[in-house]
Amino acid sequence: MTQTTHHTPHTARQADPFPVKGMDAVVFAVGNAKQAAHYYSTAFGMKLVAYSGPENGSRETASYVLENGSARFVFTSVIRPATPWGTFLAEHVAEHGDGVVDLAIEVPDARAAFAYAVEHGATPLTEPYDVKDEHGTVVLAAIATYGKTRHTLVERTGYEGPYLPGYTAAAPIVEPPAQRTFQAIDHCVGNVELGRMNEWVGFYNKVMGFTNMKEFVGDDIATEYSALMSKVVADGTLKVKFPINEPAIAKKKSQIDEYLEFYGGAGVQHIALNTNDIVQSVRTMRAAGVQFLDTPDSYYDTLGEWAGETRVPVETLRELKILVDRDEDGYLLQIFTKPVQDRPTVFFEMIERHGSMGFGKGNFKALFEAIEREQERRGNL
Ligand code: TYF
Ligand code: FE
Repeated sequence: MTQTTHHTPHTARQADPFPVKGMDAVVFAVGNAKQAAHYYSTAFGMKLVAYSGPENGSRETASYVLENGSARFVFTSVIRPATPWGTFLAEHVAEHGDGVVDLAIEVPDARAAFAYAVEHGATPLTEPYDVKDEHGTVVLAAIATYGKTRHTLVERTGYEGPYLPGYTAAAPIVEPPAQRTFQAIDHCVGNVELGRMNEWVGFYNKVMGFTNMKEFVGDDIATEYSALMSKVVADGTLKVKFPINEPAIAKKKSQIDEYLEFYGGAGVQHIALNTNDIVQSVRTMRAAGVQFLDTPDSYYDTLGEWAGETRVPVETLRELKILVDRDEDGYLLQIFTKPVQDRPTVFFEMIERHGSMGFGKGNFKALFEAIEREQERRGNL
């Protein structure tokens, strides 16, 4: 059922062809960045740190930079389109609704990274260029990925400003929660069209030298439980992990098809966020109005049989609807938010890892069976 291909980290023998430092930022194009910044502050517990807009010389767009530990989100709205970038953002929001335009990756050398990527088949979007201010210099370049999404390659070695030149430091909108809700980006997931998953996996293999992680969702799980196929690519240090999903024909309508229909094509499906205390994070976020997916009560009745003990008592997991998955390396606790805009498109995942480097595959089966038990109880199966 589970085929295993071992993930081979780059060794000293073989220099990493595309070294990365981690995710630099997830950039969202939204209809109202001022209100998005408020939501991610009050509901997600993030902290506004930088701003760019008419008050500091950007007449075309307003951008709010929010952080939580090493996780950085940027929310951009168009005020009045004046350049191709402003027009692109305005059209992106009109066509796709609020969504992710850029999974920016921090690299030690943006020129080298861009050259390697383009040499290996990436579509160049922005040739490398320097941006400077009194805090230093940043080198930026960009390549295309699935849909209208891009990867900006960010070289910020030594840069000491709050984000990028053009941004000024900003005070928090509200005081962040006493305990951090999350501290890093764990993975960023793309939904691509039916039959194109392998093509995009190959893209990351070639263009960034990323390798496939061992856990993946294949035909068997897809048709029986999940209605999606998925493979995960990652850099050699596992700091940047990109699962790629495609829809599958299954017993029920694929959630990936629903996304593709409402988003209007391929794009970022969810961003997973690392927390060290998922119980506290979910309590804080629920209290602030974040809506999470429901899990049938019966999921917890059989949980112990296959997932064993975790640091959190089953009764607490049941109360908060937190999911568990376990593999040979350890376990993980996870929960998914509902979509965070009116379209059934982008959502988030909170994840607390204890050894496992998986993505929650065990839950497809367990959740499906729990739903069937509920159906049975209602006399509908
Ligand atoms: O990251 C995710 O949750 C999705 C789906 O082994 C997924 O990409 C779930 C389990 C898995 C691979 C992908
Ligand atoms: Fe995930």
